[in-house]
Amino acid sequence: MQQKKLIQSVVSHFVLPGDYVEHQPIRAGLINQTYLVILSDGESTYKYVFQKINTNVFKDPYHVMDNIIHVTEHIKKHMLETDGTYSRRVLSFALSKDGTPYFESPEAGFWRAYEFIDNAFAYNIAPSGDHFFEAGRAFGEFQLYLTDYDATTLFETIPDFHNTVKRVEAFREAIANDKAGRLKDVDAEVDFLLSRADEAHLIVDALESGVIPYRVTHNDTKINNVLFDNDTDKAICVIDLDTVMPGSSLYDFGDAVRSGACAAAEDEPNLDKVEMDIEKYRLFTKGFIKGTHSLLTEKEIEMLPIGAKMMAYELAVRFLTDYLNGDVYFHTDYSGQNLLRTHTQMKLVADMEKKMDAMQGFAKEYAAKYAERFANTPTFAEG
Ligand code: GN1
Ligand code: MG
Repeated sequence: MQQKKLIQSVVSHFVLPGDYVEHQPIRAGLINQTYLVILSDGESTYKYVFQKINTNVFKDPYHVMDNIIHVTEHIKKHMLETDGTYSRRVLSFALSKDGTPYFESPEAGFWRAYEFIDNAFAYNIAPSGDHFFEAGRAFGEFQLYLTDYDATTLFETIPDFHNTVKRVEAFREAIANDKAGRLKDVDAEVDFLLSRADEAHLIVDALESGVIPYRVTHNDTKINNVLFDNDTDKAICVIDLDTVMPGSSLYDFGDAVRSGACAAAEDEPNLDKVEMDIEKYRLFTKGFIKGTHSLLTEKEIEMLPIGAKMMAYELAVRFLTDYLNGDVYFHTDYSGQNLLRTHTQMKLVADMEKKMDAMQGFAKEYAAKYAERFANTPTFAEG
């Protein structure tokens, strides 16, 4: 079906304040397809984001939407209690004419729609340390809002998503199968990643043994998954909630650091440009710990920098696995893109190994500062 007809038909299945006028694709994320749709009721115009869920990745999209609706309602409740409003700070989903928060058909696939948050921007690269501080605060608050949400009631939308040990197993399998015939070109990359395979246990073991707690986490805290207000430059809303499920605070901290403390694109070919900016790291750490209102345990604080390194490592493993499998998971625009992505993440791993001491120092410093600050404040009150 022609794209315009398809989107028009999908839009017609939702309960919305107006009719389809036009749409444009939004280039966001490597998994789902996203469109901005303009509607009109004859007097006013309205903007909605429509997303086609990639059901190869999210095999049970019904449960994905269940999770998202429950979690966004929970966050709205807390925002109403503390601030009296949640406007522009949490996603609001439209219902289909059948009353479900999605529409699906064999021809169109699986779709959802939410209100577009106007006058806000998602950056692929954090323009400044202050923006990254703000991102940290927003991702930290996201965990705070969900501390009293029972993690065991959430569906695991992608099983073992951040189980780095299983990611390494899948990598070894991809090496053994060499499906795309690319193994011969990636000796050095394979050596680099396998030489660190033992570390893949660190977070998995800490969670399983109860050394650090399972929490409700976002699990995909790439810097472009937080919206900034264009006027104030404050982080206002955390988006892309498909992977909200039980996890570790280290994942959310780590994925944001590996994506946001680096001023280069994920597929930057010039590795001289790829490094973890320690000042950005410092500001993010400050924001994240502040945002959580000192919720994190001493052990989590101690392990935050390991989270950052592990998320870069895990993603390098995932990108190279996909490269070896013939680019079947992540969206690619050109051949070799997954290999370039592997390189940037490897460079970040190596760089963080050098900066580990400084990274640990900041986490402890801000944990101490905010522990004092939030010692006597009720959990959700702003300090
Ligand atoms: C994917 O769709 P997007 O871009 O938000 C991926 C993340 C990776 C990221 C790397 C469900 O996220 O895990 O970190 O690409 N999401 C999924 O850019 O696999
Ligand atoms: Mg995503």
